[in-house]
Amino acid sequence: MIVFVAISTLHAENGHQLWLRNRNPLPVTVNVVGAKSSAIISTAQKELQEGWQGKSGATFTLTLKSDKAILKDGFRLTANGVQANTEAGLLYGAYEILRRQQTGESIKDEVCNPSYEVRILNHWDNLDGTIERGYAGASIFWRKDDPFTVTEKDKQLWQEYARANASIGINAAVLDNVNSSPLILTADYLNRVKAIAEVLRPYGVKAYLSVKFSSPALVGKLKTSDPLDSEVIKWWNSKVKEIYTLVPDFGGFLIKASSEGQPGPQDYGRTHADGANMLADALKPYSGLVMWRAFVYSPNDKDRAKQAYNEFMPLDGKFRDNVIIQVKNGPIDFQPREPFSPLFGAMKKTSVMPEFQITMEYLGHSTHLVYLSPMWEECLQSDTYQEGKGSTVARCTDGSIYPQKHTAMAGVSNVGLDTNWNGYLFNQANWYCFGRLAWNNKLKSSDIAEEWLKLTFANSVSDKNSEVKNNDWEKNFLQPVKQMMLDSREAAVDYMMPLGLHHIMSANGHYGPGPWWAPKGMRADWTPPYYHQVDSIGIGFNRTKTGSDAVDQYHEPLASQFNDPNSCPDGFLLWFHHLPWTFKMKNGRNLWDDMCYRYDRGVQEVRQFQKVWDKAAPYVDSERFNEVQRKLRSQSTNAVLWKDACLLYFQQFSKMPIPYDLERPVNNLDEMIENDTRRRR
Ligand code: GCV
Repeated sequence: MIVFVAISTLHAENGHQLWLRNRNPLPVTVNVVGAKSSAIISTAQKELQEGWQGKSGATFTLTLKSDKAILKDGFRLTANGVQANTEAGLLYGAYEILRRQQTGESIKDEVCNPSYEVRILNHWDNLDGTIERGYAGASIFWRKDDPFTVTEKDKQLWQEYARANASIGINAAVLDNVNSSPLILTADYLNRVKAIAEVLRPYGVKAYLSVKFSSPALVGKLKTSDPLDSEVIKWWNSKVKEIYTLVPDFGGFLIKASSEGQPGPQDYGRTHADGANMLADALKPYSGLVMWRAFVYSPNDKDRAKQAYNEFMPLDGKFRDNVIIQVKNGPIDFQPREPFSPLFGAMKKTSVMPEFQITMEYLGHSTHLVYLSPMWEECLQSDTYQEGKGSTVARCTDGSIYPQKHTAMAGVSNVGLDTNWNGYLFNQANWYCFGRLAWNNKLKSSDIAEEWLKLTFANSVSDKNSEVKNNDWEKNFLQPVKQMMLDSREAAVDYMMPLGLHHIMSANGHYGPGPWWAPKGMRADWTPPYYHQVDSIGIGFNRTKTGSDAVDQYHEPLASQFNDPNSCPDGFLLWFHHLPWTFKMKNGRNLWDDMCYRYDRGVQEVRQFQKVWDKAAPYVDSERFNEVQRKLRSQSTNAVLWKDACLLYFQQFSKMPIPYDLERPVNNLDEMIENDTRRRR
C-alpha cells in the first residue's frame, strides 16, 4: 500500500526531480549508524535522513563487512540495516530501502546482487555542447562558450545527475561521444573531466572517456597511430598515467574504431584485437577497462547484418581480460525490432556486453511515448542456444555461463540540459528502466513500470481534484497508464516497421518515414530500399540460405526456425525473408493485408493512449498532464504519417487495395515525399 496524501499540488511540476520527488509531508526521523566515515557512506546517510519514510525514531545501521553471499556492489537488506562488501553497496542498499518505503514494497531479509559489474551510460556528447542523437537540449558536461570554467551551477547539475544514476544502480558514465574528438585528451579537457569525476565520486559513479584511435598522431603529433608501434604504445602509456594522476578512479576507454569513418587499427593493417589489447595493456596497471565496440560495417558487403559477426568471431579468445566487446542489441542499429545480435553467446572466450539505446533515435525522439524496457527485456531473454536451452543473452553476458572477467551493460544516454533532463517525462522511464535492468537483468518490465509510476506520480493530484483516494489512483491511474507503457513499444513497431521491416525511416534526423529515400550516388546500405527490398513480387530482405545466409550465424534450432517463413516469428518475418504479397500468414491473411492491419493497429493504439491519458487528468498536476497530452497528439499525427507513407509507397508495388474496413490515408504520397525531400535540402 503506498502512502498517499490527498493535498492539492497547486504548484506545477517541471519534472526536474525525476523519480526522486521523494515527497515526505511530515519529517520522519531516523538514526543512521554509519560504518565509517567516507564520501559514499556520507551520501548514503544523508539520503536516509532526508528520505526516510519508515518508523519515526528508528535506528538504521550501515555495516561494511564482507560476506560471500554478497557479490560485487550487492548488499544484504533487512528492515533495520544494510550490510555490504563495498561502500557503494551500502549506498545502493540505502536507495533500495527508500524506494521500497515509497512504493510500498515489502522489506524482508534478502541479498540483492547486481547482474553486471559495470552499469554504464554512454553520452554521445560533443565537446562543443551538442549531442549526437540527443533530444533533450545541450550537454550537461560540455559547452562551446567558456568551456573550461566550472561553475557552481555545473557542479550542482552533475551532482543531481550522479544522484539520479546512483539511485538506480548506474555506476559509470562515458562523458563524450563515441565519434570522439581528439581534444578530449588535451590538458584543459582532462581538467574538466577531473572536475566532473570529483562530483560523481561520492555517488559511486566512475568517469570513462571515448577516445579517438588516431589520437597519438592527432594530439601527440606522432607519425603514426599504429597500435604495434613502440612510440605509439609509449604515448598511450603516458597519457593513461596522466589521466590517472588527475582521476585516480578513472574507469577506462570506450572505442568506436574502424566504423563509420572513425580511424582504427585496420588503417595500419592491424586487427581489432591488436588495437584493443594495446589500450588494455596501458590501462591494466590501474585496473582500467577497454570497451571496444563491435558496431562495424562496410559498404562493400551485401548484408550489413552479418558483418560484425564475420569480423569479430575470428578474434574470439584473442582479447585481453580487461577488454569487453560492446555489442548493440541487434545486428543493424537500434531499430524498433531486431533479432538479437548473433555475437551474443557465440563469442565464448571474450567478455561481451550489450549496448542499448536509451535516447530515441529511431523511436520518435522526445515526442513519442515508447517505454523501452519490453524491447530490452525481449533481447535479454532471447535464447541464443549457444550452450544449450536457456542460454539467454542475459546469461551469456552476465557471467552465468561464461567465465568473463568483467561484465557490463551500456545504455546510450538520453540526458540533456532540458529542465526535465530527457525532453519528455515518459523518457525518464527509459533512463530509469535501463538502470534497473542493468542492476537486475531478470526484472519484469511491468514491475519496473509500476515502480517508476509510483515514484513519479504518486502524491501528484491535479489542482482540479484534491480528493483523490488511494484505491482510485491504483485503479484509475496506475493500472491503465502502466498498460499504456507496456503496449507502447509494440504500437511503435506496428505503425513504424511491423513484421521485421527495418531502417525505413527518413534520413532526415531519423524521425518519421522515408521508405523511398535513395539519392543517386548514396551508399546503398544507408538507404531504406537496401533494407526493405520492395518489388512487384513482394517485400523483405532474404537472409535465408538462398539469400545472404545470415540465418547461419544463429545457433540451431534458431537457424532453421528463422530460415523457414512458416516457423519464423512474425516479428522477424521480413527481416529474414523476401516474401510475395500473397504469402499466407499464420492468421490466414495475405502478407499485404496483414501489413495494412498492423500499420492501422499501431495508429489505433496511440489513439487509445490519448484516451487513457485524458482520463488520467484528475491524478496528475496540470503541467505534466498538459505536456503528455500535447506529445500524444503529435505522436498520433506522426503515427498516421508513418502508416500512410509506408502503405501508399509499398502499394505502388503490391498494387493491392488497402482493406476497406480500414481508415483511408489522409496524406498524399507525393506531398509526403516532397516534404521529406524539401526538409533535407
Ligand atoms: C554515434 C548510428 C547513429 C550514429 C551513431 C552510430 C553509432 O549510425 O545514427 O549517430 O554515432 O550509430 O552507434 O556509433
